Amino acid sequence: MAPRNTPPSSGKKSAESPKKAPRAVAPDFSDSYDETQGEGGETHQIASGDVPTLTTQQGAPVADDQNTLRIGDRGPAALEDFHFREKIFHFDHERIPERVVHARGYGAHGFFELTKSLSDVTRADIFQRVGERTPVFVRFSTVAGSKGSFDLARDVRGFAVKLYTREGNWDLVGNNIPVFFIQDPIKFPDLIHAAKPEPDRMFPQAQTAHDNFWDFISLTPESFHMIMWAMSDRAIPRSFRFMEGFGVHSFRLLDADGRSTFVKFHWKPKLGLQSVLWNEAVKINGADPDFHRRDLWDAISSGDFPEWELGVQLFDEGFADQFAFDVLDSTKLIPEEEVPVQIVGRLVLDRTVDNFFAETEQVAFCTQNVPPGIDFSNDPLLQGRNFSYLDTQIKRLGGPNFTHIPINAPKCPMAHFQQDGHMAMRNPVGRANYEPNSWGAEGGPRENPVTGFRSFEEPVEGTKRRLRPESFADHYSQARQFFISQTPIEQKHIGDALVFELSKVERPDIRSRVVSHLMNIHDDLADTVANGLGLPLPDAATAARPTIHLEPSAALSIVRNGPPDFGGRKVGIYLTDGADAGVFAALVKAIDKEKAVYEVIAPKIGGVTLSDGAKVAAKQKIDGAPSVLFDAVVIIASADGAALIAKDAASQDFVRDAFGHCKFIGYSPEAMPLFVKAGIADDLDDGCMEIGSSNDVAGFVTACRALRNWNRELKVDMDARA
Ligand code: HDE
Repeated sequence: MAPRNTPPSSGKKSAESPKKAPRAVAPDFSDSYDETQGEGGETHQIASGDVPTLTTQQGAPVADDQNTLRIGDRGPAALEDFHFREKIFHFDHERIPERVVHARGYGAHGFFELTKSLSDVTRADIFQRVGERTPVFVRFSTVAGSKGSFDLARDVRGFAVKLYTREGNWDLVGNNIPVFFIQDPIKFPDLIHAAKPEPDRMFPQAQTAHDNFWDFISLTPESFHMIMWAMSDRAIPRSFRFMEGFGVHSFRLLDADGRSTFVKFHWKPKLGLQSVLWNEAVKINGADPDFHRRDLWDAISSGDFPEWELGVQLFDEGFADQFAFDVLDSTKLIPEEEVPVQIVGRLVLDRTVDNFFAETEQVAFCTQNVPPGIDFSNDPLLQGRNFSYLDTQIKRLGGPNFTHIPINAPKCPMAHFQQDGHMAMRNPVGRANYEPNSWGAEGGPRENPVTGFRSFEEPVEGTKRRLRPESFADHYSQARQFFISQTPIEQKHIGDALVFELSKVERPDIRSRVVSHLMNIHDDLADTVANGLGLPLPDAATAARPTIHLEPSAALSIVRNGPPDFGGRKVGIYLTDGADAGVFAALVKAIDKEKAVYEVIAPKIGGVTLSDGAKVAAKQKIDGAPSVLFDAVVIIASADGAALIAKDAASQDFVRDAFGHCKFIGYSPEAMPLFVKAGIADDLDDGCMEIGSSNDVAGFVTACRALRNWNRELKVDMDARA
């Protein structure tokens, strides 16, 4: 063949050379397409029967989508190739700016169903009729990482719900943590700059374990309540399905007479709370960076629809006046013991998106979207957010008509005089595009003082100035309450997380400054962290208000609010050739009965042959299925199978990690050589259960309901003082 840069000596030769070069062959869809030979001998498919004809965006049918229009066999491309130019032009513009925060997210459709009427406190239509369903779209997210970052970052999770009510969209844009880092929205850009990768080096991605974040935090005492939550296991949830959601701010509910009741919104997962360990999170990020989105997709696709209850804390001005903290301060929560959470509805996610970009990426939540009967409080963060969300959508979605995108459009009638702008899809029709007008019935929509949105008529007066109210000054008391509300293992994890994060901070003075705040929260915690970092205990940071003792609240612990059973959890069953067929069958039955799921893991993806000769397909090859992907694991091996897998590093990690992460482990007696090689045979405890026959299966699956055998980990604390 002539070298590519050699000019052809004759037309014939130049025509032959490219034909000899191998060509890519398109995937075979031969069931639905007729195949034909392209000019260059390649195979591609043409439309036939029900298969539509490929067109340009202008609708012109396309005859050849494999080759650009060119002059001569090896000559230049022709500018008139409108199909090529349109295709490339469109591709070049596929990306839109990612969200400045919460860039990585995953959404699903579902419905909200009212189970208890709130008609006595609000006129909001969505809260009137028990049993009525309202369509919703929910987007879960991490905050700091970019769109392509991993799911198991230590981070707050967004829990944004768009409810398409009959009186317009209501966007409850919440998080999985009920408080926030800052008290004034003017600090938000600083907080996010500090948390994101450092601007000169652009790392670390999706993690707060770096100097800038902790520098900012250590200079921002108001953040320490949130820091306790962010360093707890709340920030590494096992699944979106197993986390709570919170509206965070105090909102108002308004009745038909304009009377106001304060409200805080809570989403409580039906399957209980569950998180992973940090060591697991690190490994999940490598094994399956899409762990959370895959989990949500799989659950919905299999008909196991995730569900939350909507709870409300209702309180009046009287409570607000006597509460120890300001109900407008988003760094504080109202303990459920003081104002109980009443369950008023349920949220079910029952439909995955048809298209990620069209729905999950283009959805635009705006805190200002509230229907009549729901109103804002003066929480400064909420007020700031009401500006920011609308503003950011214009940049992200390219213009003011983002409500024309189907995912953002209300599902109730709309009528207004707003018109034009980029990408206007549905301009108002008719002659009048203003009001008041005198065109009578043809003059378009009119305001309605009865059904229309009315703001709470709140008397307000004061001096215009920049200040932080005195009532926001206690930064540590609720941080301490959170810490003392945790079980010992959860307290250990908070200490571990702080030591881990601060160990990545290079400047010792920043580490020390963080510990000086912990001194105002809890002595043991401060001592553990200082010891873990090898620091002398610093003096306590100067506090604007002394820490007061608040009673522990059981609602704040994950472990105390775990699942009622093992439903919705996943077991990894590692099989070898010759594994006991009876045990496997019993296990599958028991897992199904528990409404849990399982995946078969095998030395080869082709699967295994069981003791009775039956073949079982594997979902995963062991190398791609570390035990961190499962809630509990079982190893059913034959003697020969165990001898084989005992030598394999991935198999050893499988059991060693499951043990280290305090998981329940079931195993056939033949599998013991694997535990020996993994170095844990002598440590096996009552969370490691031998399954000698199918009779042992039920006991194992029931034990798994506890999720973890935490005693294993409580025996070791590298950071605490001996
Ligand atoms: Fe957000 N936040 N935020 N935030 N936030 C955004 O809006 C902002 C805050 C939350 O899945 C942005 O559309 C300010 C608290 C979620 O699309 C932006 C302040 C809470 C999502 C913005 C806060 C949240 C966002 C970026 C301090 C929990 C993702 C993209 C005053 C109650 C929504 C966007 C989705 C997104 C601003 C604080 C939750 C820039 C200024 C508190 C779940 O507008």
